[in-house]
Amino acid sequence: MTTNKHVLSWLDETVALCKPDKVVWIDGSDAQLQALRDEACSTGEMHKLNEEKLPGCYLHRTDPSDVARVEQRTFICSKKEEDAGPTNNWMAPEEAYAKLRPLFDGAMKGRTMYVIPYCMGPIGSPFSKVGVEVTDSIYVVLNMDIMTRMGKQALDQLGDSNDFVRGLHSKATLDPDGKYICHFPEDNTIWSVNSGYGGNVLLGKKCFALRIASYQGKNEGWMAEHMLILGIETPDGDVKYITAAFPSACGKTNLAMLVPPEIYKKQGYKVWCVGDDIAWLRKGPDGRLWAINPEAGFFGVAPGTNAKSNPNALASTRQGTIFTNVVLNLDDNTVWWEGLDKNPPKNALDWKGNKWDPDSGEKGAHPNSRFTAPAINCPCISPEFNNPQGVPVSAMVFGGRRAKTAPLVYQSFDWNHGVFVGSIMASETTAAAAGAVGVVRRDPMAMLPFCGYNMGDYWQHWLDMGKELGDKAPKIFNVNWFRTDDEGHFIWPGFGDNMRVLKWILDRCEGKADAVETPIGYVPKAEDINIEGLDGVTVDTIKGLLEVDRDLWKEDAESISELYAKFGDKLPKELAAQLDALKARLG
Ligand code: GTP
Ligand code: SPV
Ligand code: MN
Repeated sequence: MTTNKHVLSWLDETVALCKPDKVVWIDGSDAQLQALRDEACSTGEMHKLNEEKLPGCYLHRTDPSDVARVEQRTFICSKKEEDAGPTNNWMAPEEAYAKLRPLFDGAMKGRTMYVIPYCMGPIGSPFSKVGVEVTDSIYVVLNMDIMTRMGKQALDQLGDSNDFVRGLHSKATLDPDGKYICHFPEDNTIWSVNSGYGGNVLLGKKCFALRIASYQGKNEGWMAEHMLILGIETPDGDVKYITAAFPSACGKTNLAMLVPPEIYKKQGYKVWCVGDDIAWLRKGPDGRLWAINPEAGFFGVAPGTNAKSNPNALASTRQGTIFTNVVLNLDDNTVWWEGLDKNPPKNALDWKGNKWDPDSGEKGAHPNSRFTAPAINCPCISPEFNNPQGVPVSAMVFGGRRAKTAPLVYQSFDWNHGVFVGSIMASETTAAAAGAVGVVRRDPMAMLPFCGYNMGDYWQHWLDMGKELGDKAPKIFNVNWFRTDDEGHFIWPGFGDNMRVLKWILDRCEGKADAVETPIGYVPKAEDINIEGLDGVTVDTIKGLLEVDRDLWKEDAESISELYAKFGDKLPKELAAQLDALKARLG
């Protein structure tokens, strides 16, 4: 399928190592993909769902030990340890190759090796980059088909160039102790072995589009961020774009395709989704920051997705979608998950494939069960989704799950303070990664598990980008939809009503809204958050949500000091000064 000698010689090496029975190039044709779906169904790897109700949809169950990203087994293998930095696991490249080579050796005997050329970003876009993933998993092939622009078009885009990311993946034996996701930023290479789950194996996503791409972005003067991209169309037809970085399972997909509340809809406001997880950002010819979504689909969290919370995501999953680790309704061969509706199927199999009783108290779907849906299915997909130039960014938003401390929204004083605000993000952990759930940890820019180099250098890169953009830089904000009351209930209604906060953000960008200066940044005047049509939310509720508790922030400042101390002289002086200034303002 190609004469690119760099691709061919790398492929020769991988074939010699993995020893597959057969090598199949994925050209992206419908006929080839359908044959693979049929084959996966015949072996039980996938299950075909009700063609009338869910046309072209399939269910897949992973190994029960393999249901989320595994951060402890994810490594940045730069030559120098300090280039991986204190927040990444590091292994020397020779050591990593030596450790993983025996795991790949002969791992594809009796199996087929699929070669998937793919493009991250619209074909022909100056932002876009090509990867080739080699895998022994049909599930990976079919997911990559939804998540990327793949097949022949990607090879055409690559031409004779050597500039592609080499991704090698094998399920091998799924041995949890032999599971490794290793990144070699200096070699443009990713090796992933012994997993079959999402972010561990769809190598275009977190591995390339964030870990490798963040490193490339630092060297080439652009940014790869764990950010959604949305457009807000105002009644006069103007569209303003916002990007937002929240940690995994903290609301990016939901915000990216929100349905505005009635009060905004009737005025003519619309929200357009450009992306729900990853943004690649560059300074454009006009000096502003422009963003593309490098992906072509959504790998979204299923639980909690319903016709009320996120109708656009639900609609996206009604055809051509792969569901992973959800409930199978045996009566009508459809799928279900917690939070879809109040009618769990009585005759059903749980995510492990066992008979499931909804009254048992056991969850039917895994908390990190997911759908892989084509972005073009989304009713509010932006007309600019395929625009090779991307969209201009007016505001960047950080946010996490904080039961207390962080207010509903605040604005940074300026770009450098905004970088500080991003760097001090913290959030409760979720089921998107293996390990404890609900523990607050610092997750700078929502990139803790995804930054492919030293986070201190990454912060410096953010500061440098701000200098480069000057007064055309987007304004930076922080939000928190997850403040709880004394009973642990969320105070803010969230979801579509988050539009009310986005509206204040846009008004601030246009100099149309007032603010109150606090030690941590500018917060809205409570009256300026529109609560019309909200049940049980008063101006006093908003006042409470916007409160900045100095004692809690003083504790936070101590924990920020601990984080910063890990970076030694890699901590940008500007951020150290920002922390001192925060402490001084807190008194
Ligand atoms: P990844 O795909 O892991 O990166 O996650 P994400 O950031 O896209 O998160 P997603 O939008 O899928 O939301 C994760 C969970 O948070 C779901 O269970 C949602 O129901 C819940 N959630 C999202 N937005 C809100 C909100 O505004 N308020 C509340 N209370 N919950 C929310
Ligand atoms: C995340 O965990 O942030 C995800 C899912 O978007 S995964 O692709 O598994 O990384
Ligand atoms: Mn994500």
